[in-house]
Amino acid sequence: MKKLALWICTLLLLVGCTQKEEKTTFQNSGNPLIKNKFTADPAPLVHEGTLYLYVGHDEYYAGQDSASGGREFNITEWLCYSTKDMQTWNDHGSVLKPTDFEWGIGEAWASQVIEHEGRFYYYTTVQAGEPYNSKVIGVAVSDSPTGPFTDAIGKPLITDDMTSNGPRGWWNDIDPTFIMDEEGQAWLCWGNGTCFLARLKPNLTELEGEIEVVDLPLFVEGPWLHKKDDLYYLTYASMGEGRETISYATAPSMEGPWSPQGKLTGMAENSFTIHPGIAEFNGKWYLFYHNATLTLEGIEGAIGRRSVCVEELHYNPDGTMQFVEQTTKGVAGI
Ligand code: FUB
Repeated sequence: MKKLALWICTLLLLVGCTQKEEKTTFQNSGNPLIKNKFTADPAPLVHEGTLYLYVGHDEYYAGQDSASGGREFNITEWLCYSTKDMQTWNDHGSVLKPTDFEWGIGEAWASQVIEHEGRFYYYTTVQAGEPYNSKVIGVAVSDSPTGPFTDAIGKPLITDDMTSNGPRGWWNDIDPTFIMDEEGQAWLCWGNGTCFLARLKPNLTELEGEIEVVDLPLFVEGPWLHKKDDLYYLTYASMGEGRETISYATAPSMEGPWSPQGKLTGMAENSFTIHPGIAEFNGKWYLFYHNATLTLEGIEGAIGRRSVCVEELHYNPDGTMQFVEQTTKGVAGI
């Protein structure tokens, strides 16, 4: 009998071990933060004392350096990382792929994950196949910040035919960002070439009312919404000297009016794009972005081989954000 009990205990222990989540850990050694993969479009989420960071996985392919028309990018999955102190980071691996959406055919472009009433909503850019044949915005849900995430509505939330095409045609519906305002109204903002803004219904998976256009100087893409004290912030990739910089606007409410506040950063080293992701964590504010300074196995950074970085963000007494210098130290060891 004793022997049998011992066998059962050993078996349970073995099963427990094999079912343990596989997780690797690394230390923050300065920028770029993630040094073993090309990563882009950082989107932080703070939940119960942990900062989760969702990124697109930029992947190299032969011929990438002469590709154009969007084929400079090859991003087939979104990755997740987490930390409790900005120094020790856990790598949770791939948490979602464009092909996890039945209608998705590729291109894990920029996203944001938010938590609401215990559920995690993954708003993200996807290249959709028939009948859409364009960039669209999808939404996936999970009960856990690290997934598994599944398509919330079985179709894209925003499609190309819902917005005016502006200067960027079939790929102007990209880069979603979310905020819940003080009145409990949920908003989604997105766009390339045109900055779109719409209310969401309380289920967070349907638009409510008209899609508005926010007029922002030099707006390119990558909007990010956040709130601090009494101000709402709309931070975005803006056109600099031939490459993107980050600029922002502020407003007293999500209904506006939006006042342009100028540049938050300069251009990112070696990268055409730069993409803001802002969060408050353990009493400090952080700006995540990407440059393209990493070299991996002899393959140098490029437009489609970027690397996520982070800097501390500081505010002036009037609520404006101080210009952020891009450094190699980042927030290592602070
Ligand atoms: O990563 C692909 C695209 O590049 C994103 O959607 C944009 O914000 C830009 O970073």
